[in-house]
Amino acid sequence: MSGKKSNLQTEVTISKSEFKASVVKHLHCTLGTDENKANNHAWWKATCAAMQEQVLEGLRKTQKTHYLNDTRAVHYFSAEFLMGRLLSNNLQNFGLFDVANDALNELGVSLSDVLEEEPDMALGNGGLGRLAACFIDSLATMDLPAIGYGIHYEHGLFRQEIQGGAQIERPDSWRDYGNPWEICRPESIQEVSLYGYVETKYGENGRIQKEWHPGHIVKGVPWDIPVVGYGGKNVNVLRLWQSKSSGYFNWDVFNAGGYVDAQVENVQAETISKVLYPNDETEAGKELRLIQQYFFCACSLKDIIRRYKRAHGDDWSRFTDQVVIQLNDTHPAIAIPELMRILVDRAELDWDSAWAICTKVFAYTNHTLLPEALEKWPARMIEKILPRHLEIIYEINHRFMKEVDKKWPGDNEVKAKLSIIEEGNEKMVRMGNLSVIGSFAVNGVAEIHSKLVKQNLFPEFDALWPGKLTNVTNGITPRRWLKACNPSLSKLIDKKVGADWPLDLKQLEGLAKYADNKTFQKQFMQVKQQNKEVLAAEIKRSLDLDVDTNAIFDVQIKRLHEYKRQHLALLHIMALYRRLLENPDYDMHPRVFIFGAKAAPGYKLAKDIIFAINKVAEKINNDARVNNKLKVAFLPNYRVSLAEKMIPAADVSEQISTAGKEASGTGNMKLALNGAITVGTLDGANIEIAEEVGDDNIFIFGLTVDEVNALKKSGYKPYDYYYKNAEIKAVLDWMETDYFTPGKPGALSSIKQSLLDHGDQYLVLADYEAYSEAQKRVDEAYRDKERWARMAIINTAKMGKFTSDRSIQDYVERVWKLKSCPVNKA
Ligand code: OAK
Repeated sequence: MSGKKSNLQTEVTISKSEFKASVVKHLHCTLGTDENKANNHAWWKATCAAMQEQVLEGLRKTQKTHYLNDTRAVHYFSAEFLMGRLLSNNLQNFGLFDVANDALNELGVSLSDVLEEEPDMALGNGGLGRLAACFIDSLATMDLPAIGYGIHYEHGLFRQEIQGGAQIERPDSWRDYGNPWEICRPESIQEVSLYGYVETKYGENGRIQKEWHPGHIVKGVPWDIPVVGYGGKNVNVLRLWQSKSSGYFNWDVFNAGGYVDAQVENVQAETISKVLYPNDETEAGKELRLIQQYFFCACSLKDIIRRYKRAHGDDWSRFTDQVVIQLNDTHPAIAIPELMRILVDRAELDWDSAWAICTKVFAYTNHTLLPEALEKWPARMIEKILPRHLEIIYEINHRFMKEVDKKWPGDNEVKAKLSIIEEGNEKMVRMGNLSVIGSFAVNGVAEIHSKLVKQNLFPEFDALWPGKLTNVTNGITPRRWLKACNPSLSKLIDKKVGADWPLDLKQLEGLAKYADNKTFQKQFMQVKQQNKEVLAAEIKRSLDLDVDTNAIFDVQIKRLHEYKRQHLALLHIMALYRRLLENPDYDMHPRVFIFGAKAAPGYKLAKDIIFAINKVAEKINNDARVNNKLKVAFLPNYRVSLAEKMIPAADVSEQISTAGKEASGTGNMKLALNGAITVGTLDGANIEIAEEVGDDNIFIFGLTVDEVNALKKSGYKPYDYYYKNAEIKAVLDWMETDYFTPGKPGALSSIKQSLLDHGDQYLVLADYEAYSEAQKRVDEAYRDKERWARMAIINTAKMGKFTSDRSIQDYVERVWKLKSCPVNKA
């Protein structure tokens, strides 16, 4: 079958020669250099500038259309947006990739080299931040009026170096040499108040009025990043706030004494947006973090209200028709009392009217059940930074407790559980409870996760407000995660099912009928082979390690966390090594285990696991006895742009979290979409992936959520597994020797201790045998080339459900009630 053309109508039609002229013009006029002097960085900037001309035209038209239609819009509040690189994405979405490639070629420049110049925009830690990036891509693609609101961090997630096997954190300076995509909007600067005290006043009508006298005011400067929808017609905005000093200092407050302590004096406004907290799924509890959260919420709400008032003046009656705000986890939950403050103290609405507005505006997504990630702030900290907000939180809680009492009269236990305030030595404000109470919808991110949110995290809320808690299974944008990152596979798919799948991923289903077709199998696996060669070259460049591309490329890429169980994979790698040493003829297909992971800088055991992987890798990779069968590659500085190189080359996708711990996972979807077969537990979206691909096309192993609970209840004893299973014992004992760390016995023993003496919270040893057995099934399946090809094709074919367009459509229909608004031609 010949290649089919896409039905996609792109807005932009710019010829190769026009594009070329534009790049050269920007080289001269924007960068002040010329074709002879320019290095790749200058070419990158000039190409971005040429692209940005198109982008900004699209943005202008989109904003005009939304303004003229006075559209309802979703405002996606997120402390993290893990965008990655934008040039390749924008070229793809405008349908200009080939044009740019040819244009640069004629200028003697390689587009792929130029693309490598772009620093990742790493303003996020992991899943939650990348999901936000996929969602704004889908929103723009689906012509939905939407704005992303977040923080313009000066430093994104740290750059990871590996030295002597250990992780070293280096600052990420993504905009040191300028960011060609962002536009500063000084006309929309906002001011944000902090600290100070609250004055109670009595109005003429006897109404109590509160006035917050802030101790500090900081400026929020908005930077807009255009978000180009696929097809290039609709261009939305990601608005990120940078903090600046306002020069304001309240001497009255200071002189009154007591309200402004020494620390406040030292607050440097600019530090607020200085750096992204690198903790993934652990609550930092730091004052600056709360200030960051409030800062971006306050700026964003003011921005939304300014825009609303431009159309509706002081009439609040239409606010909830126009505005919906999605809270990406609890990080922006402080927006709830902030909106109440604006409505009650500023707009002088009565409490009930204000609350009615608030609870029609906010919706909240929960992204984790891990207790250490559930945000709680000391009431005293909130009182100091946001004194009026604490009063409002108490008032919300007081009224809510009355509602609880109506439902469960006199039940103090249920009240204590549902209260926003956790009593104890130190009063804490539970942001999860505040979010549920202040929102009209609450969702988890995969079926099982949402079920657990209902059953375990918020069961009483579910009883109180049936239907409020719901599920929206996550998704990923197929534009970045297949079309752009895997062009060879994309072209092959185009030939079979046409070129419209990036907008309608269910069309991939059309590949299933070729799953047994020998020619297609060959083509599909040839693409995989080429991608493996590209990754092998990257491994060589990065680690100076040679890997055999006929080996199984077994990939585990995600944040390093005990619940994700990279150490389970490590134990198995050590066991394979041991089997090979004991029996050089041990029958296994060659395998390369490939890791990418950053650990939170303060998470000791996670860093120890990275160290252990690297030390084991070093030993294995230098052991000629096993090298034809086994290699381990830990690629440093895992990030979006590296994921784009690893995912197309993966044969196996490791998704091995303890059942009940991974809310959804999205890497699992990206890898399966690119034809990798999952080795996974029945956790998060793995369950839904298994439903889509069928049991024959996935390797499921390990304890289920119910089994995990039962085992824990019966008293889990990891030592039992250590003594029962000789391999587990041998491998754990091996860690205590100096075999992997010559001269330093015990350098890896913290892992053994965590698994034995500290109780193995994540049941690594309990799942070990099942995991090892599942890996044998993988080995066996891979040796049957046709079977494997079939499985890989089916995986790609059945990933339609996991496009983020479907997730967004679910939100639109079930939560946001939003209408698409295609951009007018003119
Ligand atoms: C990060 C900080 C606090 C709370 C949650 C997170 C987070 O990244 N959670 C992850 O969210 C992803 C997107 O929903 C999920 O796919 C991951 O399973 C979840 O761990």
